[in-house]
Amino acid sequence: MPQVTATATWPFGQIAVRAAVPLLRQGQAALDAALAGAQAVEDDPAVRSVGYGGIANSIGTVSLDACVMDGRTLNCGGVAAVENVRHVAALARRVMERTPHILLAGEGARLFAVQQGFPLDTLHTPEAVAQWHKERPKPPPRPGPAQDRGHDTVTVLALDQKGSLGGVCTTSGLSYKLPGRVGDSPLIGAGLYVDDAAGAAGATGVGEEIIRIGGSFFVVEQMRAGRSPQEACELAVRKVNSVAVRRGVHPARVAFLALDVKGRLGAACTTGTNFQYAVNRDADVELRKAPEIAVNAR
Ligand code: SD4
Repeated sequence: MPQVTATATWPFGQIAVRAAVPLLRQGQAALDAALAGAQAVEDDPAVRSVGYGGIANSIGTVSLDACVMDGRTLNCGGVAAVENVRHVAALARRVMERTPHILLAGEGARLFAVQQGFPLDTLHTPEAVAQWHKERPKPPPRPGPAQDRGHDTVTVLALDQKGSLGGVCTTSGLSYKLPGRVGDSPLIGAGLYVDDAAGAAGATGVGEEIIRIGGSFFVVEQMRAGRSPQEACELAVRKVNSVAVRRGVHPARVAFLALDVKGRLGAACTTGTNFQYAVNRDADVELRKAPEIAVNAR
C-alpha cells in the first residue's frame, strides 16, 4: 500500500495538509482529501488570498478562481471570477460532476452555485477591507506585465492508499486585479494538472506567466517523459525564466509543486519568490523551502 501523501502550497498549506491526511489514512480518495484540505483554507479568514477574507480586486470585490482534477479519470472542473461563494473548490467539483462542462465563469458560475444549494455570502472581513484600503494601488492598473502586489493560491495535491492522485487549486487571485481578470488557478493545465499515469502538479504566483507556458501541464508532461517531480518543476521554472527574459519582465514570481504516484515530491520557484510548501511527515506536517532557480541558471 503506498504511503499516503498530501502537500500544499505556502505556509498556510499546513492547514490543508492537516485536514487532508486523516482522510487519506481512513482510505478516502485523493480528490476528496485534497478538497477537504483546500476548503479548510477557504474557511480561514486569516488567509488573505483564498476564500473568505480574500483580498479584493481593483474595485473592492472578492472574486474567486478554483479548479479540481481527478488523476484516475482526468475528470476536472473549474470556476472563474465567482463572487459571494466561499467554497469555490467544492463548486468546481460540482461543475465536474453535475454538468457536461469543465469551466463556468462569473454570473453563470454564481447562478449554478445557487442552484446547487451553495449559500451566497459576503467574503469580506473587516481586516481584509482595511488592508485593501491601505494598500490599493493609485492610480489603477495600466497595460503591461501583471503586478505582484500580493497573492498566494492554495494548491493541494494528494496521493491516496490506492495509489491515485487528486488535486485542487483555490484562490482570490492577484490582489487589486482588474474586475473580470482570471488567473491560472481555474485553468486546467495552467494552475493544476493531475494524471495518475504521469503525476500531479500545481502552480502559484503571477498567473499570467504560468498560463503563458501551460505551467502545470508542462510539469506533468516532464514527469511522463521520465523526469523526477523535482527535475520537472525546475524545468518549468527555467521555462518561465527564459520567457520572462525574452519579454523583458524578469524575474517573474512563479512556483511549481509536483507529486508522483510513488509519493515523490518536487518544488521550485523563481528568484525572490521564497516559496514554501507543506507536506505530511510521519504524524506531523513539515514546511519545506523550494529551491530558487535564477534567470541565468544552467
Ligand atoms: C493568480 N496564481 O491569480 C494566482 C495567484 C497566486 O500565489 O497564486 N498566487 O494569478
